[in-house]
Amino acid sequence: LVICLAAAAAVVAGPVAPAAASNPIVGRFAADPSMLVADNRVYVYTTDDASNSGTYWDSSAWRVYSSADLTTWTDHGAPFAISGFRWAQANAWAPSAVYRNGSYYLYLPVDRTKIGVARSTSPTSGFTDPRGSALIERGRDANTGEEPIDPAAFVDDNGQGYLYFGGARAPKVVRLGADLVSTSGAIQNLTITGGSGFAEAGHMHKRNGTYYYSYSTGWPGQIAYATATNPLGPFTYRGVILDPTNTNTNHATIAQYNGAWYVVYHRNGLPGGGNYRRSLAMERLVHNSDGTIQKVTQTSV
Ligand code: FUB
Repeated sequence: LVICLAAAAAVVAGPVAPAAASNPIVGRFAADPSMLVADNRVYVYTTDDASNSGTYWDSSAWRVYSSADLTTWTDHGAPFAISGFRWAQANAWAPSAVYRNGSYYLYLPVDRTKIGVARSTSPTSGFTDPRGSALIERGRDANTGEEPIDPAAFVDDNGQGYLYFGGARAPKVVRLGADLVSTSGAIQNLTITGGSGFAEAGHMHKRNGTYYYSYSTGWPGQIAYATATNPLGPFTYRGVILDPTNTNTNHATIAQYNGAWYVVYHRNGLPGGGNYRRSLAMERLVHNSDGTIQKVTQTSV
């Protein structure tokens, strides 16, 4: 990994980026990462795979890690307990984190049918449910799709928030309200033209005015990406960021830190690991001068 990073650094303009740890980046089972850069640190929010049965994705907790140098990671424990949602039962899956105006927001899918939101002034603790009800709920809301999971929150430069979500091959997006704990308007289908199609694990990043929507294509799946000039789409397929890993799911998060771009994803990389006991890997991500993204080489050390 260190060698690959050195090569990538040569083509990335800007401040010298920190080196990254070898993979896996943390020694505890973790999956479905969501990266957030705040206070000169990288936070990675995860499904805590150490809390599941090992025979299904029945995790009962989320967990957050952070690092300033991408080498030494601090385990902050669970930022929020599923019991903090009075209306939720089980399956603490893929979290998504954003920061705006002094507050941190976690978007948390539960029960395979609902997405809740929790808010705090700290990135690692003190999160509470400001609503007392789900933000998105199948059966209550129109057009949630069969599986409203895998939220990916995104706050645009003008402060407008969006929540991308969806599994079971149905990508969705809805505008967030000004408070980021409500929705505004109808849930829309996200249009992606070309490629082999969306499966789950959507993620949004923006670079030079272009909206990049990345997603898993199947089980196992690649992480593909599509671009648009509007956060609501329509999106056009552009290519593959990551090939399937050695687990039957793929889930990635992309962010910029100290002038360089990184992707964090999950794979089977720790002893005793597998499809339900995943671990975190991190690689440099390189955008070409035409805005396309170079496919990432997965490193296991
Ligand atoms: O961790 C449970 C599920 O596995 C996630 O919701 C999917 O993205 C897949 O990674």
